[in-house]
Amino acid sequence: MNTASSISVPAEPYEFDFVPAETALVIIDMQRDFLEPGGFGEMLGNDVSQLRRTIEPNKKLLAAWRKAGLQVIHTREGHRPDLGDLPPAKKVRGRGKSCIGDVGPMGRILVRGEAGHDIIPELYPLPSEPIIDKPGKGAFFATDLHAILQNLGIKQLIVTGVTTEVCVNTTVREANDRGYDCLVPEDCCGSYFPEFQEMGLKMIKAQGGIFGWVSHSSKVLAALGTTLL
Ligand code: TIU
Repeated sequence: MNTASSISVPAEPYEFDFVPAETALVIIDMQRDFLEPGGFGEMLGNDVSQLRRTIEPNKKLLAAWRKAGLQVIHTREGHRPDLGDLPPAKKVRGRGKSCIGDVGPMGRILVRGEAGHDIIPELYPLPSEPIIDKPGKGAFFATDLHAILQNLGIKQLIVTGVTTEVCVNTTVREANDRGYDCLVPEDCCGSYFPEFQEMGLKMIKAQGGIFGWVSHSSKVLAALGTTLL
């Protein structure tokens, strides 16, 4: 369905029609802790350089979204400095030498207010863009994201960020159950594992788009370009 106020992006399993004024760009956890050495991602044993290819396409999409005057939301995974919102199960998971709350090269790992917890400079939020601080993998769990989206009249989401199979997938599933349509541009999300990148995206778009749509940022940019920019 393509109405006068909606624009259409080629996507899988079929085109994603969205109303720009009712659609938010939600950038998940593009934090130094996941994308730079010495943070939470590396603590878990990952090669954080795997995720850095997502920075440039996110930068371009964010710039276009802002230029079109559309809603942007950023999220950060992390915990209170007193760790009161850190489930003991999450703290000890992995049996690593260090854990969430310990001091690393970018400050205390995955703790709010620390350098590593903040969003990478390339995608730094504007003061007008809400930042959702989330203690879990999904952006809706224990946050005010749903209320903020409802108050803004947002019905559809473009979800980007890291990692594809963890926080992006969890957020898309949570959003889907709350009635939002989600489009994931594949080049704007990343995984430490190539096989999870592929399967994480397949899981979203399979079965007629069971959780949402998958496309590429170039197609979103082209659709915006012909209408709004
Ligand atoms: N470990 C991993 O792949 N991801 C996370 O722990 N959090 C997010 O995805 N943000």
